[in-house]
Amino acid sequence: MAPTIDVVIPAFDEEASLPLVLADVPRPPVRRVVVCDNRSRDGTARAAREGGAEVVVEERPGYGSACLRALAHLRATGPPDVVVFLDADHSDHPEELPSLVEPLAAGAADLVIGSRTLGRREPGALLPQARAGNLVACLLIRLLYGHAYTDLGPFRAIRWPALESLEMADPDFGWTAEMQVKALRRGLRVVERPVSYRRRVGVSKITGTLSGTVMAGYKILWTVLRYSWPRS
Ligand SMILES: Nc1nc2c(ncn2[C@@H]2O[C@H](COP(=O)(O)OP(=O)(O)O)[C@@H](O)[C@H]2O)c(=O)[nH]1
Ligand SMILES: [Mg+2]
Repeated sequence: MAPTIDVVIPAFDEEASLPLVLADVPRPPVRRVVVCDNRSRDGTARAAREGGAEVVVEERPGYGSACLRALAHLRATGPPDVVVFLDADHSDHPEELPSLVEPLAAGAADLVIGSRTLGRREPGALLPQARAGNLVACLLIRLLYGHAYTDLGPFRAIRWPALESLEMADPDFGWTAEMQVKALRRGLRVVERPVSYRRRVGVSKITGTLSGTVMAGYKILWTVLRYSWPRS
């Protein structure tokens, strides 16, 4: 039987891009889309509802906090077999979702990372600081965990029981790295699939600002280090 698939989209001030993202989410196979809004100052929540998404609100700011809130919503209302995470800025190509889900549906993997390094990138889509950060983080993961990831991209698919087993906790920038290193620590089957990446609509909240880049870099490296300790 085909797995049920729900999509989680953390969104902050993305009223311009969110309608484009929601229009490109393929339904079916996607059953429902949950947008988690951190009290955006624009019409993000309205755009989400108009695009057919369920909206949940999280008071605590941060990418990870938003994802945790959306997962609590799925847990309470009937979790799917597979969760796909997607950004709200229209950088990812939602129509590529089936290729991410395919290894999970085939029973060949527990977590599928959409790799922008392996896929086609529009010039300028992945900012130099994001590429450098990815490179360093993937190198460190290789040294400490013995696994060669090529990206920490946001577009990814994971089986619900595998996700629950990770006990995700990071409230902000460490979310993607936490999922990837914990998956290795738990012995989950991890694969990558190439995904395309284009320039975002609107303003970047993370790697487009100096403070965001510094905070994200620090948090990602700290996350990779901390879960490499034997009893973490
Ligand atoms: N709910 C929520 N979403 C966020 C927050 N920070 C970033 N996002 C969303 O996370 C995604 C990635 O952020 P983005 O600004 O594109 O960062 P970049 O891709 O690193 O430049 C986008 O969908 C943002 O709207 C936050 O504090 N809360
Ligand atoms: Mg982005």
